[in-house]
Amino acid sequence: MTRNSGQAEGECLQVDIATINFFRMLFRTLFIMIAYCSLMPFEVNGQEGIPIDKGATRETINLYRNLRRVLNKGFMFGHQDDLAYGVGWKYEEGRSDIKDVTGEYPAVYGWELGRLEIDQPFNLDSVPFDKMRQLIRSGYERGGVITISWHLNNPLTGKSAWDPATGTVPSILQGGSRHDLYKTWLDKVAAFLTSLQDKNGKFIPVIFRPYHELNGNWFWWGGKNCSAEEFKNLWKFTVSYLRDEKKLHHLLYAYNTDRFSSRDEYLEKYPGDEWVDVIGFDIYQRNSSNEKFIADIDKMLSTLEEIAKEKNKIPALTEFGGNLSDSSWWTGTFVKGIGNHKISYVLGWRNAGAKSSGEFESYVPYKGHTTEKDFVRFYNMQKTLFESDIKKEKLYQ
Ligand code: BMA
Repeated sequence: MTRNSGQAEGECLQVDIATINFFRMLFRTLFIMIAYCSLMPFEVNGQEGIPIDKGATRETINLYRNLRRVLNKGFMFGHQDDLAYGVGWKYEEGRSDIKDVTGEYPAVYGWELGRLEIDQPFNLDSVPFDKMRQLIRSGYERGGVITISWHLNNPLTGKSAWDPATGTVPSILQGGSRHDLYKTWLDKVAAFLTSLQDKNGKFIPVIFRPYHELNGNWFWWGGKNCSAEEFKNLWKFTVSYLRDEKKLHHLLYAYNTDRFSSRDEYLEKYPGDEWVDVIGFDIYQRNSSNEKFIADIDKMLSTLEEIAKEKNKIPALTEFGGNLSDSSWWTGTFVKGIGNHKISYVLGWRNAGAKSSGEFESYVPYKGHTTEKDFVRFYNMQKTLFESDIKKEKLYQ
């Protein structure tokens, strides 16, 4: 008995040591796996792969990482308000001017929040926010990228974004007379962005692009209407309010000028690498010749690319508009301007069509448009990425 029980005790001890070793191994393996998985998004080909929001959702981190990866494949084509309306139509389920012409949706969808801050049910271009939410979800579910701008009213005067009253920016910074009002506006933006969820309740990542064309004098936040210091403070406050206060973790932030003539001009109001994910500029051809436009875009993209490389940011042509009376503008001018530059996406501005002002506005072709055939050639180029190219890239995984 004594000997037997001693043997049993010895066996017990052996089993215990074996069990302990087994669990030790298991925990060690699990620890290594968890550490590896959590580090994965941080390293992409040896480059840092995380956005400025260290708490960004998995899908947002993946988008950021994939935008960088896809830079090597070409540039994504985007269009503002693409699913809402086009020339001669409005809110037709499934319709898009880009799809009418190419058979495919764009890869990037631009949307706009102006007037959300004053509780209007639709934005300054008459797109109802409820409709916008649904359309954002459908574009995302198709694998597309969502980018949102905000032409917010002037919080000091109550007029539009184009009211350049001096002193507006300081008035909304901490200590300013409109600071609390500005926070309520950000609360509304945060509520809308929070409502952008897929069918499983996961947040839809958004490239948020407030305060664009920041070196021009036409918006209250732009150019000479505020100092570099004031702009930087506005930017930092906005990002930190949305991210740290409102706890939004599905945003990438885009810093975006208009045309610029030097690196110094581009960076004059840049708030710092820890506040920006995407860098871009807007460019409209207006009255310049194709040759001049090609040269301008090429020069600006060279500077942008250089800054992006240096700062490890994602470069994009955040808005553009060309001379669409030229039937071969896409392959004859636009593609030449882009050349071999590596940019993430280009966003053609809205096809508003005939407006009540009598003006006609369109920046991408629609059925029957002069550049329709040339746009199909452009679409067929390997480096132009549309819906199906981007679906394959699984940007959120
Ligand atoms: C401008 C024009 C306007 C529009 C504004 C904000 O470029 O397209 O018609 O209201 O952008 O989207």
